Amino acid sequence: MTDDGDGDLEARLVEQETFEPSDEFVEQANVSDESIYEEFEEDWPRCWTRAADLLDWDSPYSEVLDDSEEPFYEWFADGTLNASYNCVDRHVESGDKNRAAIKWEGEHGETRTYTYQDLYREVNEFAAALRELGVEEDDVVTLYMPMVPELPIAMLACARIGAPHSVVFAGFSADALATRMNSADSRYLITCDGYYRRGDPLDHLAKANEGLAGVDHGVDATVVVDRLGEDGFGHDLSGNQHDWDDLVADHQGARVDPVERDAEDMLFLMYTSGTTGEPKGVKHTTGGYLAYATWTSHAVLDLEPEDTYWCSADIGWITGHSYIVYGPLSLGTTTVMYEGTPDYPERDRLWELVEKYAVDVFYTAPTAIRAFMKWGSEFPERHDLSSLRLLGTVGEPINPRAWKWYYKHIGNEECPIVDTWWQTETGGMMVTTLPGVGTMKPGSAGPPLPGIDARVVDTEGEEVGAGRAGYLTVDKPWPGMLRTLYNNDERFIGEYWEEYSDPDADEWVYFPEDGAKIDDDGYITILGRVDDVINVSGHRLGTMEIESAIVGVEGVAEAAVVGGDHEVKGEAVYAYVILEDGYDGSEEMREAIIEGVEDAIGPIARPEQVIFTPELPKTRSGKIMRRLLEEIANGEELGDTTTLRNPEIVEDIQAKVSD
Ligand code: 6R9
Repeated sequence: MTDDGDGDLEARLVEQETFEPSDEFVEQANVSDESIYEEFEEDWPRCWTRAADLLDWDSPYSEVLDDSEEPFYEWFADGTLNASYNCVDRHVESGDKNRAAIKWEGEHGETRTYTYQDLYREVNEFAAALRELGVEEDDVVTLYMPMVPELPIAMLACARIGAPHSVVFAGFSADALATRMNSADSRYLITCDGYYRRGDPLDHLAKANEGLAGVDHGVDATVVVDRLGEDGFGHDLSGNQHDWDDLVADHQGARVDPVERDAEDMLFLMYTSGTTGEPKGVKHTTGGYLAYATWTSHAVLDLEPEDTYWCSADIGWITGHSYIVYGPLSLGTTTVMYEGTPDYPERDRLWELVEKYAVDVFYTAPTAIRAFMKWGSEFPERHDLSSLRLLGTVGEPINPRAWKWYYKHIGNEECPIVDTWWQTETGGMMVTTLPGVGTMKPGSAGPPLPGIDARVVDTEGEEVGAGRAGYLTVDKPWPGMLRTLYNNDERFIGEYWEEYSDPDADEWVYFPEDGAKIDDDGYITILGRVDDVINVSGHRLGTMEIESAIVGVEGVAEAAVVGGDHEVKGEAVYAYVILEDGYDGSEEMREAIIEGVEDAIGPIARPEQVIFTPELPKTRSGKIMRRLLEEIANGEELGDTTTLRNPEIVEDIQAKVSD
């Protein structure tokens, strides 16, 4: 058994339950006075002008919130603005044209830097090209692209001419592309010939073409970025398919006036998965969304124009929309984009980039942090990470051990960490500490942000006491919220509002479908999606809570817990566990895990089975596919595995469970 030193955080850190930002951080923070919570509460909803004031409006709004048709709220409704103007032009006009807007790094180490002036030129030229192709205001343009600079350029070009974009994650299948284009009635596609993954070129256009074949209506034009050059797959562009460079060359020097959009006009659609198979088209608007992404980038990510900021998400997800593109660019910050994976060519790639670009603020996901832990602290130790000022996480609960590893090995115990809870639907961060204000508690995201009225309630909607598990709800609207599900107001109400609202009493409560608990200080710990709650002998257990306990056991890298059917208890806990390098799935290890769970939660949560596996079945976005693990636990026939990143692992795990 080896111990490379990262498994055993010093006793001091293991025991420490709260952390404070340093004086040095607080002094420079954008928000450092806790009175902001009260100010927002007392002045609600007018407090949200603070967010709107971070933007340049073409014509001012007269009313902050129109709630006359709940839950179809409108924000800043009679104001007009353009998102591309706010993310590009205004920085050029204010004298920052030579500041880097985007620093892009390809997997092979190629680099491209776009100043705000460069971005202005590219966005204008591509906007002119889109117009020539026939794209009109309010036409939905689908972008099916990997992490290349043309993706944010295309998004901003769409925004410039008032055409909502619908970005489909490049790792999604052809079917997924077709479903989304059909659902949005989208007649334009921007895509790419291919991209690199772990050194090899991938044929993306073949997948895009297959998707196009599944589109029911006519497609008017496709634009293809030539990413692979000589490594390309030799596709001929046919008929209405255009090469990006040729198109742009035809529009050199073109200027397109940013279209004045109503605040409530759609900025983009983002499809996300729901409980049913049909993806939900989440609609975000120009004024409220942009104000909210900008405000949270300012207040939570603490971004300043001088910063170099890196969010390692993919722009194909909401995190990339809000916190690679719209928030940071609206603030005039330098945003880093990386094409590849964290372990190519070596496991120190991300830290190499942090050093190379002297990144000030870094935002990533707990799943990545757990992988870093598994690989060991020697990789970050190879690099000078002292430029970092603030760290963030998003996407799933982070267990205290991973939090502390991140704090020590990446932040050198000097950077605050913001654990930000939010969703595709919320547009931006909702529950997190403000890094210059709040005490941090590893494992707990923090209090709701100022102006956000989040609560933890029981099935009746009554607030539960401190420490008790309940459901997260949001009682007041906020500017970044989704406005509806595209072309489906009914499903919008059914999915998010029906559970806790009382329309007769005019009470509308948003239900994000997450379980949570709250402590005496009002800090919210997210327990995971409520569809992931296990009911063992009438006791509700958060799978995330059990996982956190398991991951707290020395030698465990990652765990996924699901409920399997049980004759007596109703459900029993099945724990799928990945061990760190150097540990094996011995009987002792199994016992240590069971003990860890019993110690952290109680014997009720004791795993029925502990299944050791080298990998967990994950979706392309890195989320563990629990449904599949439940089916395996129950010995059921497996549903769809086509959206998995690693379908080959499924049989392997099945064999172990039926053993
Ligand atoms: C931004 C994003 C949303 C779901 C959400 C919740 C989980 C996100 C979290 C978190 C615990 C956090 N989630 N952030 N859980 N702590 N800091 O991830 O959007 O892909 O729509 O996922 O992710 O369960 O409901 P999305």
